[in-house]
Amino acid sequence: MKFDVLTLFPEMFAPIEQSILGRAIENKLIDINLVNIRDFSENKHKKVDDTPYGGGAGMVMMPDVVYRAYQSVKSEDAKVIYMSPQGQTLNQKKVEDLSKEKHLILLCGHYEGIDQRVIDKIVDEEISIGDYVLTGGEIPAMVLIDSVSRYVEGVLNKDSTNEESFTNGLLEYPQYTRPEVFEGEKVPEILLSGHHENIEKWRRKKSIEITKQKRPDLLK
Ligand code: 4H4
Repeated sequence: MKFDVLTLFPEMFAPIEQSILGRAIENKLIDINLVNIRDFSENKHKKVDDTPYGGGAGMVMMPDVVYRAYQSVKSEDAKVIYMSPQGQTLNQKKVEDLSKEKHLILLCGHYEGIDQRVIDKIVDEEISIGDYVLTGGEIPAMVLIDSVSRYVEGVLNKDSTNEESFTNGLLEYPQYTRPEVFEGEKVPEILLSGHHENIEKWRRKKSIEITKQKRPDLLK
């Protein structure tokens, strides 16, 4: 999977290389290329935004600068995603669908957004990480890269993703590890029984219980 990120703040993406994605990048399972939109300004002051036509507060990113940054990385099989509060909210299904793509170009907006003409010209879909407005699209882009990369073949073993929350439409069962007793609290006996069928049944029951309690909407 190739990610090209069009951003004004490439330095914000440094932490990604530290995470488990660092290993996936080393193993060439994913490739994250950061494109600084400012490098494509032809203005001597590297101008990338201007005041909105029709007046109003804030600044809007200029279409020609964004377009040149896009042209520097575009490819036949690229899907262009604009991180925007106006987009479809990212969920597990969308994450798994996107993980099957070969090349994603992520456009990170700023200020009051981006000139509509370049959005109309290059964007295939808008994706939001939630109904709130952030200062920039970089954190949403990192959320998308992290969640999608987990489903890229070979990044995580199948067992890690098969049983986690949302994969089977339920929230994940509670997890326990050593020590067996923590502050007087014992690990549920069934998990020490070694009886795998009963453990699976207990885990399924707990998943349904937790989902009913925390996210009944998932059961509809
Ligand atoms: C983009 C603000 C577009 C407003 C932005 C608009 C999110 C989010 C986000 C900085 C940028 C904001 N991106 N999920 N939530 N004019 N991005 O807040 O479309 O309203 O993804 S606009």
